Order: sequence, then C-alpha cells, then structure tokens
Amino acid sequence: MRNDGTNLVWYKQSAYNWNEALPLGNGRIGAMVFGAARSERISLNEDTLWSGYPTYYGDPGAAEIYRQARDLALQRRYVEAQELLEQKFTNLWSQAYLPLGELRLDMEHADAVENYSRGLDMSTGVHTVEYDCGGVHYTRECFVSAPDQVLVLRIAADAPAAVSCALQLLPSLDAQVQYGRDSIAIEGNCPVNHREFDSWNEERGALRYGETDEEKGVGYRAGVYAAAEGGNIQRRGGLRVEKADAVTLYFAVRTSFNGWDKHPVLEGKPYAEPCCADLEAAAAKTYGELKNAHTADHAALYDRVRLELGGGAEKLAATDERLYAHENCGQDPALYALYFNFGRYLTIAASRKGTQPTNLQGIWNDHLIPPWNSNYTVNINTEMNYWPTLMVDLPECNEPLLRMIGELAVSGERTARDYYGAPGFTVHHNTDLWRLTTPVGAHREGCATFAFWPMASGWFMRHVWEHYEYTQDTGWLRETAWPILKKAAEFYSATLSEDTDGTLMMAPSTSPENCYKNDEGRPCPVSATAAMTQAVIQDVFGIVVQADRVLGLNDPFAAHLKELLPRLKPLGIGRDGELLEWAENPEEWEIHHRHISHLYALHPARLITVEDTPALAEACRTSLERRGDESTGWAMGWRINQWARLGDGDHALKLLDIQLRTVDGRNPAPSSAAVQADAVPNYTNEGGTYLNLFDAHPPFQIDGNYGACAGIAEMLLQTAPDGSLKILPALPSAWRKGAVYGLRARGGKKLDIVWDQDTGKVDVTER
Ligand code: FUC
Repeated sequence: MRNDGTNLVWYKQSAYNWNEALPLGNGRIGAMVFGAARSERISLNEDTLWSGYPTYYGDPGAAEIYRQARDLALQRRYVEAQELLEQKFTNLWSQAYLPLGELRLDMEHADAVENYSRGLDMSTGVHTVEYDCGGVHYTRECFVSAPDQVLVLRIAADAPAAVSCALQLLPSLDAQVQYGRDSIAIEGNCPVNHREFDSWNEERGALRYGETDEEKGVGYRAGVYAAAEGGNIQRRGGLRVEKADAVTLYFAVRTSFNGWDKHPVLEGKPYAEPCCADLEAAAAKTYGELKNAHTADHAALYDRVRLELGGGAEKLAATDERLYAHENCGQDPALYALYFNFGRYLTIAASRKGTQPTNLQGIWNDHLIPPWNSNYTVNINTEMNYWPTLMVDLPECNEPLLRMIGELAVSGERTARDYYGAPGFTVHHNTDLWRLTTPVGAHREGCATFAFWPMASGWFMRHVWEHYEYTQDTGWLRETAWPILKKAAEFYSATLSEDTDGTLMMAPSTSPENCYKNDEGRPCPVSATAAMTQAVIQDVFGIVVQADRVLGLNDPFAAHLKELLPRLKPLGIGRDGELLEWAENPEEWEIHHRHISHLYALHPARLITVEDTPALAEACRTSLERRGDESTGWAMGWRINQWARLGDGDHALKLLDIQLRTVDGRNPAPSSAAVQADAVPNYTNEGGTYLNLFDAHPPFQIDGNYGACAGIAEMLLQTAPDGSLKILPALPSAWRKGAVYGLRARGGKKLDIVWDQDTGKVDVTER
C-alpha cells in the first residue's frame, strides 16, 4: 500500500462496526470490507435492489385541495392551509433501498496475528489486508471492477499450502441458497414495503414478500465462485478451501430491474444467466488481468485531480489516529486533501454511467429498514451528492443523476397534472427507484414541513444547466436538456399567483423542514411564499432564458419567462439583517435549524454574489451566523459551500474542522461533543465523521462527504455569473502553500493553481 498521506485510508485494526468498514464499488455493486484477519465480513449491495415496483399514489381530488390551500395562503390563513395540505394533499411514502447480503470468510489459522494493517488505496480502488500469522505473511486484496462487473477477492500467503478457509454467502433477504462444488448462489425476489395510511409505522412500512408474480419485487441472483491454486475446495456447510497456495473469489450479482416504469417480474430482465455469465467471464481471466483492468479504469478517473496542502510525518499515521489528533487540535493539512479525495473516490465508486444515482447512503446499506428508507431525499441530499462531480472533472459520473432527472420529468408529469392541475412536471421531496414524485407524509400531523414542497424539479434544473456549463455540449443541451428545462419551467409559470402588491409568487410555500412561530406560538411551516421557492423559480426561468439564447431558438415561451422574471417577488431582508426566509418576518421556530434553504440564491444558485448584490450577500452572512456552525453532517457540508461563496475561507475551514470531528465516542482525549456509534436516527446538531471517513448525520449519510468535497473545490475555484474565473476565492489563511491540479471551471476550463501566501505568488495554468 503506497502511502503519501492523501490517498490511503488505513488502520492498524479491523473494523469494529459497519461505520469503520471501508467502501468499494463500481457504481452498481457496493461492498463494505471489515478486514478482520481471522473472520472477514464483506457487506454487499446492488444499486437496483429496492423494495416495491412501479406504483403511482394518485389522488384525483388533490388539485382542488391545492387551489383551496393556495387561496388560504394568499389570504395569510396559514394554519388552515397547513391542515388542509396535511390531511388531504399528502400521500404514501417511498420504497426503500435494501441490503443484499454478506460474504463471510473464516481463515483457519491462529487467532493471534502480528503486523496487521488494512487499507483502501483510493488511487487504485483496491482494499488490502496484511498480517503475519504462524510465521506466514498473508495478503488479502479486494476490489469491485467496473470493466468486469465483479467483486474480486484474493487471499495469498508467502508459504505454500498456507491458505485454508471457510466461505459463506449469507443473504439479507428471504432467498434460496444453492451450493455447487466451488460456488454458492443466492436467488430471490425483493419484498414490497407495504404502505398504508393510519398505520403506526407508516413511514417505515412493513416488508412483505409477494406470493404471485404481480406481488413480487425485483428478482436477483448473486453468486460467488472460488478458484484455488493448489489444495482443494470442498462443500462443508459453505465452501471450505483446504491447504491452497492462494485462492481467488469472484462475486457477481444481477437483478431483474428493467426500468422505473416496468414491473420487475412481469416485465423484468433476465438475471440468473447474466450473473453466471459475469462469473464465468471473470474466472476465465487471470487475477492480474482483472486487477490491471480495474486499476486502469479507476485511475483514469481518479488521477484527473490532485490537491496538495503540504504536511509532514503526521500524514503517514493511521486514519483514525489522524482524525483524533486533528480533533485534538493537531496540525495535519494533508487530512483535508485525504477527505477531499475520499469524496472524489466515493463518486467514482458509487455513480458510474448506466448505474443508479447515489442515494442517501450512496450504494452502501446493511439495514433492512434503513434510516429514511435510504431513498433519494431531493430537498438537499441527492443534489448535494452531485455538487463535486463536475468540479472534480467526473462528468461521466453525472450521467445517473441526469438520467434520473429525465425519468422524473416523465413520472412527474402526472403529479403536476393531478395535484396542481398544471402542465410540465414536478417532484416533491422524496423519490425512489420507481421515480415517485407525489408528496409523502401520509396525512401525518406536521408533515407539510417536508412533504409540501414541489421544488425538486426546479432544483434539478440547476444540475442540468451546470452539466452544459461545464461540458459545453450544445448538442446535449438542445436534444436532451432543453425539453426538460422547458417542462420544469412550465410547471412553475403555471402555478404563479399574484400577491396583493402585484408581485408573482408560488403560494403556498414551505422552506424545507423549517417552521416559524405563528401568532398562537405554535410551529407553522406554511407561508404565502418562501425565499427558496422564489429563488428556485427565478433560477429556472433564468436558465431557460439563457439556454434559449445559447441555442439561438427564440422560443416564445422563453420570451414569456423573460417577461415574468422582473415580476417575481424579490428576496427580502429581515429585521435582524438576515435574508428573509418566508413571506413575512416571523421568528424562526428553531433558529439553529440545519437547513439553510433560504440561501439557495447564494449557493447552489448564483443569483446572489458578493460583487453584484452585496446587500443580499451580507444578509446571507447574517443568516449563516444566526443559524450557527454546529449542525448535522450534510448541513455543515452545505455551510462550507456557502461560506466559500461569501469568500470567507477561514470560516469555511472552521466548518470543515467541525465536520471532521469523530462521532464514535472513542477519541482517547475527547474535546468534541461525541455521540454514540450506531446512533439511531436523530436530528441533533452533532454531525461529524465516522472512523472510515463516512459522514455522520448521524446516522451515516453520504451527502456530507460530497458536500464537503465540493466545498473544498469552491474554496479554490469559482466562476462568476459573467463567466470570469475566481481563483482561490476563499483560501483559508492556514493553507499557506499548496496546489490543486485539474479542477474544472464553468465554460469547460481545466486549471492548475499553485499558490504561496507568504510570497503572494499564484500561478494559474489553463489546460
Ligand atoms: C432531510 C433532512 C434530514 C435528513 C433526511 C434524510 O429530511 O432534513 O436531516 O437528512 O433528509
């Protein structure tokens, strides 16, 4: 394992729990490697292994309810609007992302081992476990190959006939297990997460395995095949490898998933044969061939960007020791580069062309009933997952998100029509493999806070537009993006209402998950409009106008939006100088709320900038100060980006430092507000980082990893709305000397930046 302090995540002990295991993936197959010398556990996932099948939770009366709620909101009768929306507008919850199973390996050697280490080399995507036992040096390498679509694990020893082990493939779901002479397979169908109103566990649902084909979920087959060099393999419970010189295991999985709108059984894809074919094709190659193909494919993406922040011998220490030392105020600038690289690594491992986009846990989940269903929460989380993608030059990894947006533009058409009587399409705050677009909440009291929010379709247009901005692919903009952009704008232009002052707004609105204190002293999320709603709409209209100009279309609809733009209700400033979050200026119910959605215009959009709208930028700063720094994992990730946009690198770094604090409660000299490992889902403001560098909401949620990675990129390079580059716009004073190679700017530029704050020298090379 090559260790330069920025590419290797490594430890001197095996993982104590799942949040210490290390992630591998090829976008589709996910693996968490625990790495124990004697008893290896590898927890397995496949990105289309979700509960359910295509379902539409329609409600023919919903559009009328929306109109009534709108009229109430326009009259500022918010409590009545909220009750109406919650009781009559919300519907059932999303389906869930499911675990596949576990590969177990028991080595037949003594318990006591020496010189143990395990590590993930992010530059190769290979996980290695090494140790000595009984005078023999053992090496175990594991990777998940994109070119060969298999997980490969090889156990080797420096003495002949030293590898004896037992092997099991354990399903997480109800499945049939089949044993061959040197293989094990599991086959089954996913359950359906049965949803109903008024059930005590309506959000989590009840997993049910279907009896008939109609009732069954995604079919799958996963298999492991073992090839021993020397020795032999026998069937004993699982498989037993005896006295081999080395053994290579191949793992493959395929599912029947055939698209969001196809029943996975009645219209499913074949999967058993393809799974066997993957195994056969891989087993026909040598280990060296598989590993070379994998590392070449991985490095071609990973090597595009490099960040250097200096550092000395401290960077060679084990990752957990570095995290603890950092938290205890040690200096380890290379730790930021390691964490930045981890974000890039996770993009490559979890989002590849043709796969599903990353969900709340990327592609790694071992819970049968995962927190928040491990779904796509699209009022921040999914979007955040894709913030770094284009900046760190991985446009091909953006494809799964763009494809999902295209699919939502189809599934969300019905929701726009049935729930709003509007054209175009809309997406509320949750979606899943089946491209749910209807509001969830299932009539639960208070659910409007998150469920009434038809703005995700608008937010996604920022991702569509940025894909064009970074790639400059006008063909794609014309053929693929333009119809979607237009459709999103159609929905918002049709749902605008005129306020008493003549301005246009979308009523009612909520500001994701936040509430204000109403006149009765109770929390209320509903308002006539919200800063985020207004900013999203302004952004979408502006994007369509710009796209029309780039494509030279002179589309009359774009001209119509151009006329609407100056009539939209402008963003306002509140009594304390903060950016106004709702239509009026009520007191926040939770002043330190994790969401900072009202600052959408500053980031991710670029409607507010320090240069062009200084008063609003100042209001954003005040809002951030009022909200505070301490928050859940992703919420701190977002704050890093916001502070970077404000040009305050020191504050951005402060946030990064808080995000890097450990949450396992085992820091030998804790100076942080530590929370328990395996914490149950909660909304505390005690986010941070697990020892495997995964972001802790807590619980584990991957968005914070991506958010912080993007935040670091934003500290180093931004593009102003007029296209000019901002080099090192938020460089922290502590990063005296450094370099970043290969970051992308809008307009398709690729830059190398080398700086020295002591001499004031900055070299910029455009590639
Ligand atoms: C949103 C956030 C929560 C959590 C959940 C998955 O509801 O407000 O903090 O991240 O998504």
